[in-house]
Amino acid sequence: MNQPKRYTITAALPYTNGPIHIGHLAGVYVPADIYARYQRLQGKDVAFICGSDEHGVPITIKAKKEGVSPQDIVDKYHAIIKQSFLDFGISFDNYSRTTAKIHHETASEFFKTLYEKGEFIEEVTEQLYDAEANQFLADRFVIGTCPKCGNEESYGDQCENCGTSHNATDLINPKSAITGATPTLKETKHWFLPLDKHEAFLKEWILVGHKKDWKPNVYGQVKSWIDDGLRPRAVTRDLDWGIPVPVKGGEGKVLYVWFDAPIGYISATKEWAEREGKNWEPYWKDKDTKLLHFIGKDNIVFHCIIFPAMLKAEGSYILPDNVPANEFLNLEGNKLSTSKNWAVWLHEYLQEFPDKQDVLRYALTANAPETKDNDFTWKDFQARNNNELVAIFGNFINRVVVLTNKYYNGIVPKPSELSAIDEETLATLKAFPAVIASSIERYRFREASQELMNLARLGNKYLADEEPWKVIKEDKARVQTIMYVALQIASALAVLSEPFLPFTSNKLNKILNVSSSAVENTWNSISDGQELLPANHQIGKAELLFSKIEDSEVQAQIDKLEANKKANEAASKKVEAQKDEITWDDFSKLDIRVGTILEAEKMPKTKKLLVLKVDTGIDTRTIVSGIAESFSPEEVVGKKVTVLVNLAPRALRGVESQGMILMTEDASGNLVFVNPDENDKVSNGLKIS
Ligand code: B3M
Ligand code: ZN
Repeated sequence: MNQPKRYTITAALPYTNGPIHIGHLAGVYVPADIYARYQRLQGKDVAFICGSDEHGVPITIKAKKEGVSPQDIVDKYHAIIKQSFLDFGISFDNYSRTTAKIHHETASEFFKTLYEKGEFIEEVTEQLYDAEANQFLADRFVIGTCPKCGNEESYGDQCENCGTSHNATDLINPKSAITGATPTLKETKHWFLPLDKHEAFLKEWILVGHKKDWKPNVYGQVKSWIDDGLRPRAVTRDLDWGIPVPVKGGEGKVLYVWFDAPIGYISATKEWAEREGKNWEPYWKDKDTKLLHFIGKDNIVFHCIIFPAMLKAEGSYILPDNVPANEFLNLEGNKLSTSKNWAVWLHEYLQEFPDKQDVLRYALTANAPETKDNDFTWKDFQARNNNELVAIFGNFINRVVVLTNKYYNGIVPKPSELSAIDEETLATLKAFPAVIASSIERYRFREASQELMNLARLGNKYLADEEPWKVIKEDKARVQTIMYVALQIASALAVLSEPFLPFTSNKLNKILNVSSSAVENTWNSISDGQELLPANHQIGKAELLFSKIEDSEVQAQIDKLEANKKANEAASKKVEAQKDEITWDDFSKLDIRVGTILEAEKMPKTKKLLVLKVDTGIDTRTIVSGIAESFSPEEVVGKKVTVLVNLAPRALRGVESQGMILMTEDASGNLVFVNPDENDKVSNGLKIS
């Protein structure tokens, strides 16, 4: 096959309704980044494109919940997500966002083109409507039973259990996610993309044309979709957050988020090209461009059927050459879940392992969910670091650099005659670039990462067999050759690790005193057997590339997950039923005041009780409170509290308690004060009513 020179590589646009976690990184962004970096090292013209997906119902739901605007939500998460990508070395050429003006224009134009070409069906249909909320219920505003797998919590547009994408009206027993009401049907007009019309083309293009080169998981899903029969899909919604439908009759309606989001790849390319003074069009319209979409498996239908149908209908675009979708990553045996906080958030990971971006990249690649769902465990993470990165890669580099400094003041020695083992080692080295490249080009990143580690193994074994530290005593010339060969391997590692471990590669280049621009195009010169580090080249001092991760560090992570889980279980505990109604008079009998705890001490021989002196504004009185398991006496002194002051006194362990401090429990069952704002204006004695 002819190798194209231009690559448009897209990575799924993350929804900006939360930060991103290791599942996103493993499934989409690390493989895409490895691929993009690799193609750049091949001297290819690469546009690596991504951005935030800022429309859609989940964002409006989140905004409603938090009492802020959707724009506030997307601004917040766009910034967090963008930073996470930067921190992990995901080398996008452009990271845009779908609220950008250029995107609104591009998506609008795209819609208009299809509209004018008569590529849509316009239809008045009955859609689910929440009369209480006065709103049509699209997509995630509806929850009900999936007609395919029976999952009772399927969303209107897609079932997260079986991955099926459907229309909200297909759900059995639909409920409004806003009010919980059972929706009614109400007429509304929408535009539909008749997927059935594109069926023949899709069959030919994918089922025939890509049977061999698409991943079996992707091909299989697409085939089952097509075999089920394609139907028209609505591409507009009755919503007020999104891109306005730009044609007559579209007032008050917006483009379906899955219509505008993939166009985001195009807008982001335009934005980048404008910035770089390039022409964007060849990246999307030239037949010599290879277009690739890196995504997770839940996005397959949108990238393999719907978006290609849109591109085809528009007429001037190329189609993806491949859609290397991954399966899902689990975490410690459970499904990753944002709502249950069962996740490793990237921004939190970095706080705890600030210089270990590459370690996570490596652990996720070595264990990537390429052909089936896979599990991330902290133990595996630790093992990948300690047994591979530290013990093999780092150890080899450290030995080479330390010995070169020790024997030759860091100057690459001149080799003498090569032994058979040297020849063989160099020949093996020469084969690595092609082996790793072939794995990457077939989207087998796990395999590729293991080959990279094998190269470090080769170096380690070579040193262990040749034992320069022993030979130095009797044959100095021989050691020059050994170190020369070892340095060539070290240098090859700096180049070949770049796509996988960009931070490490960079550091290693500094240690070897090689400019990183020299790395470009060296990939293939390794295969040609070119000398990478010539004799007399001065290298730098040794520096550790990786450091050991202790048991206690991973245990802390596991504990944190468990604690999150407990907190969640507590939070999802059923809310107690409401007590019997009381009258206004009943309520007015309660005298609740603001107070301050002045003194506190433990009640002797009890676990739970603190004896408090509380300034109630009326007086200073003694209150015995059962909070000693949650608070130490020192912690509560000075606290503003809410006190029920006219509760009949009662004796606890011989101490008379004259009132009650109001408390509640947090999600994990810890006590918390129901306290007025810690504010000087709220003075003691004020009544709470
Ligand atoms: N935002 C879905 C997701 O994050 C979606 C991808 C869009 S790619 C055009 O799963
Ligand atoms: Zn389902």
